[in-house]
Amino acid sequence: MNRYLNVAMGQLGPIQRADDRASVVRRMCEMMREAKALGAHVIVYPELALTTFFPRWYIEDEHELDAFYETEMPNAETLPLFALARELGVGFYLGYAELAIEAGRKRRFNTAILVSGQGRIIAKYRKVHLPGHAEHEPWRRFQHLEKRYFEPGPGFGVTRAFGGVVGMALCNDRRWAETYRVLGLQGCEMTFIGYNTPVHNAPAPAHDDLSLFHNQLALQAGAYQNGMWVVGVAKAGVEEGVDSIGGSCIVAPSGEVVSRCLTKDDEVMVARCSLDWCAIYKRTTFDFDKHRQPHAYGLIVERKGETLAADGTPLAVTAPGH
Ligand code: CDV
Repeated sequence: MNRYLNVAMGQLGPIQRADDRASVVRRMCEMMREAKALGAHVIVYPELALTTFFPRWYIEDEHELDAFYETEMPNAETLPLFALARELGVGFYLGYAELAIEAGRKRRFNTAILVSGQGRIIAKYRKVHLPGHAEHEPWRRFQHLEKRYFEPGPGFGVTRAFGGVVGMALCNDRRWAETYRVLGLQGCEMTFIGYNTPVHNAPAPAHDDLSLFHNQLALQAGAYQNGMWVVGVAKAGVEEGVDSIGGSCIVAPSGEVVSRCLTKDDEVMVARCSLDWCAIYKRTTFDFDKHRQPHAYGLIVERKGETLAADGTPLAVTAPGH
């Protein structure tokens, strides 16, 4: 028996600063209806899906900045999405900027939630790998101030949902092997990842032509090396003059792309994913208990010609060939 999960990518085209949340939620609801018509059980939306990608601006006024964050979820603007999920029996993953008051302190996170087909929040994830910079860098064509506007989250966890074991990550997390491995070590069978990736990489413009390739490379490697499905979903197209990649895709545990969005607009694509396809990878090539060598993964630090283990113990290094 196969545990099939029909997953929809709810790729969004650009959201301009003047677009209000109500109009974005209307677009998402339309996509959720289309996903349902195509047989989807769950739809994955991008990172920071409710507004334009505001970390591209250096914003000094706190009230102006706060306007991009959600202080509660659901709220008046997003409620229609939750109500539609309940009506259609379709779950969703949604990325948004979260402003929380914790221990009397204002805290900001780049967050994703997982919502059941009953319209209930069943898991929350706060982005761990925050790219970019914390100070204004006027030499850039546009800013990437995630390090200023968000705190890193505590880590990666899995949730039993949609008949399987589901993980969440956000955008830059997908470039890090650790993201998938930490989820894989918890038995993750499918990871949802929303992203906003400008084509232009200011510190490394020579990589601009590779931005789509690197996206897919990371998603495919993460899926294969951990025997899990990976669903990467973009906010794409030209937003406030900044062009972002599309290339949303669903990757099987084999590392093969089974579905891919073709535009840089609002687009829904669905794949029928057997969660049981993970097991053959998890039980053979990537049987972690049998084949991983955690004892060999300790950090080795080179200092002043000496080679030290992570705990500072000097190591005898064997020369190659000996
Ligand atoms: N939103 C992101 O995390 N974007 C980064 C950019 C800055 C490279 C990404 O890794 O796609």
